[in-house]
Amino acid sequence: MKKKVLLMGKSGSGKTSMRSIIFANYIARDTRRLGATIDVEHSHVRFLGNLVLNLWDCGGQEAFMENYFASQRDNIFRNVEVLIYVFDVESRELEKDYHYYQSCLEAILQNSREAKIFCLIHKMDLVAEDQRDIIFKEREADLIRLSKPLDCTCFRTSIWDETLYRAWSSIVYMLIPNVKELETSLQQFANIVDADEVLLFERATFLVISHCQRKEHRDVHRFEKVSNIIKQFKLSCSKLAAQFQSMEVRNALFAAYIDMFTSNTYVMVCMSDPQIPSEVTLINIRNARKHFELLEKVSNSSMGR
Ligand SMILES: Nc1nc2c(ncn2[C@@H]2O[C@H](COP(=O)(O)OP(=O)(O)OP(=O)(O)O)[C@@H](O)[C@H]2O)c(=O)[nH]1
Ligand SMILES: [Mg+2]
Repeated sequence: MKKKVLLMGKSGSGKTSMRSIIFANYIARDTRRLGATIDVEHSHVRFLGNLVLNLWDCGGQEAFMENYFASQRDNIFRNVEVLIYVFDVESRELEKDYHYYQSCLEAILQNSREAKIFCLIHKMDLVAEDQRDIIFKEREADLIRLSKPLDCTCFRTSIWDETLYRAWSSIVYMLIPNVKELETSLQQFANIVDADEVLLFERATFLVISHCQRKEHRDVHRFEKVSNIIKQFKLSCSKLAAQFQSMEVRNALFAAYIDMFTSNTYVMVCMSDPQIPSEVTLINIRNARKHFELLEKVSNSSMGR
């Protein structure tokens, strides 16, 4: 099942940077070397078995943009399932940015009425910390108003912290067809092993695709932090030609296990009961594999239809 994803926004807003970090193993620093994208760069990302994201990274220089809206209009805006529009928060040309965004929505409205729309207010690291909330709320309100009659979901992002993972996890989450079933199974699994929390990560990107929480946790950014940290660690492993397989982190208060799970996922299980030895949890994880592998297969074959 192929889903066409348009990545748009003005030149230099950070589209190719985020795509390279999430899908091509770049680290943030490397993106400084990226050149401007010429016309449209296509890439296919295989995601959870049969789900393939067909990314159209559309170079944002004005000459290209004008072209998308005129001679390439049908080609670009037909059969779009997701539009991700990236705004540089530091842009000095807000009006113009909004104007292009609206032209884009108009074309979507004509050609792909059902597309899901996401706006990323990007490069938030450049805004003083105490201003971020205020500016984001302002921009979000503007964009929701400008998007009518379509709905848009806004995220604040930066390649320099975990917010990028949060945004892309949420976007991908909305594209996975059997996400509810996955969640129900994860809930059952968490109950059986008596975990505080269980997370499921997509294997290649390490984006969180499902989770079940049974105990409160004060850090609302923990998923993205873990994604970010483990992905960096995985990259370090691969530089040594070693494949990351599993890890166990433990202190007096908790134990966390990260392990390869199905062909497309890693799992993380957090436990706080000191009475339960590691071996038991590891066996439980191993035993759950078959069930989740089956779930994935079933959803893959139904997606393939
Ligand atoms: N400070 C900061 N810089 C960023 C961020 N994301 C990207 N950049 C920088 O912005 C510059 C331009 O990024 P690109 O990804 O090439 O921009 P683009 O949107 O693909 O531009 P076009 O291909 O011309 O449309 C690069 O030097 C990146 O390092 C961010 O979150 N914060
Ligand atoms: Mg680019």
